Amino acid sequence: MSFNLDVTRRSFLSSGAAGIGLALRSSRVSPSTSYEPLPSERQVRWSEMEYYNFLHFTVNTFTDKEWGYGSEDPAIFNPTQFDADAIVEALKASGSKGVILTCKHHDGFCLWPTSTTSHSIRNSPYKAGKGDIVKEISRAAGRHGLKFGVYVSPWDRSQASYGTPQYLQIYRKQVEELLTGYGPVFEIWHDGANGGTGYYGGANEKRIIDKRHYYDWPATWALERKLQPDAVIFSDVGPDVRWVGNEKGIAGETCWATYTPLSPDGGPGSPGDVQEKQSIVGTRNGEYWMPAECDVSIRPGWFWHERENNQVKSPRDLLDLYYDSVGRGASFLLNVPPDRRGLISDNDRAALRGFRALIDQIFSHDLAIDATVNATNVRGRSPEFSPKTLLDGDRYSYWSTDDPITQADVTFDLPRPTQFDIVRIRENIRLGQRVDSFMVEVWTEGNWSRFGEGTSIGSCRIVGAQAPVTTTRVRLRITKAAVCPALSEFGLFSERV
Ligand code: FUL
Repeated sequence: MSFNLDVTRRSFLSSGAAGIGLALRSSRVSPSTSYEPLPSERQVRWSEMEYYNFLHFTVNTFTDKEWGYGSEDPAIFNPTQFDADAIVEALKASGSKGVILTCKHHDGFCLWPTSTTSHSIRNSPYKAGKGDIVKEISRAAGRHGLKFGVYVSPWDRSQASYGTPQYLQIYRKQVEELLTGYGPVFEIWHDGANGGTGYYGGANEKRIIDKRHYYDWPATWALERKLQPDAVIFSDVGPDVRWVGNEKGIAGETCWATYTPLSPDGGPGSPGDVQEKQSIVGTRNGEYWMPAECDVSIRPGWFWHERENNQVKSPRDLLDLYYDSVGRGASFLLNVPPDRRGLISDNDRAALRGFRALIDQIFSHDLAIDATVNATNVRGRSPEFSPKTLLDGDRYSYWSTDDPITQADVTFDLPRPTQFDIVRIRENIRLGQRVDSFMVEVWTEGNWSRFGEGTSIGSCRIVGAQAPVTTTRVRLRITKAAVCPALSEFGLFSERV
């Protein structure tokens, strides 16, 4: 698989040249040279979203299945109280920044009146065949300030032509309809489950496809770039956002935003054919900037099943998933499946509200905000790179050191004894992922003692302690970095406020 799109890859020459150019241009202290690969602007904007939702909704909701076979009668799709505003409001109440709808799952049933197949909402009783769930959700998202994304399964168990080049024309036409008919899309989601048994227009057989070549992914991605240049494209191999290698919503304790996708045999990776253990941690100094997304469902299944109504994750479970995804530099994609009415069930809505309450309670009070900050080194002694920038709430203003300095400490003197159990750190990702390891220490009984430590930072790293500590001094130690660090934020929080 080749990546001929405008994704950023490593190029030491270009980063070196940029640094020299800046140094010659003015006598002011030059910014830290970027450490490639770097995120694109669309990836930077996506990283800021941190938490957003999936909606798994289709014929499976009515057949009580997780994977539809492709032979369903479209007449079974009949949500009687579907309310896109109510669904989006329930997500918004959880602090969500976006919603990705299963416009087409593996069964091939299209939630919009596509021109490509009769296996669609057009042949369902919903709004007498005049309905369009994609339109309703995308518009409701817009009304409530959430971004909209599309899941469009490459595997299609309804299509007679699945496995032949003809199907690719159908698939790309579906992608085109979704990317041209429904306003701005922030993410295009291609899952890795590809090929197997299915209805296939009545053939009822097993079709195995060559995952590496069949879809000609670069051609589909190029079409998507053309139609929605600001959207990130997700798959097991990006090109913008990678799958985290599990469906539990948990990134590796170490999780690099950089990644070189490889298949289990060591060849190039492709959707459905990657080394999943590598996806969890990424690749230090990997070829591409391709951060991880952690997808998980609020219930055991991806689709709504009545029997799972009492197995909804608790607000505390969701908070732990947030720590294990966003807190490790990845994003948190939480699935909340609408029920047969076309609404979010009460238990799910309560869990979402409870999750939001916990996040607000913990993260709306940064206990480091009034600290006096000192660093063992400040780049060119310039106020622009002062450690005070770590407290200004700006993800891109940053503290940095002189070029040769790759180990340095920042000390935060707090105006009063302060109790906390969470530390949050961010790198200015526009300059790349620079830090290899860090440690956080607290001053207790006349000594520095260890609060926690970690490896990758990236857009966000949350370090928690078993028990809260109370102190007046905290020290962040950068113990290893590839180049001078460029950190943008440092915060202290308490779960007990
Ligand atoms: C997988 C699919 O097979 C599941 O049904 C679900 O949609 C999950 C998010 O992706 O590949």
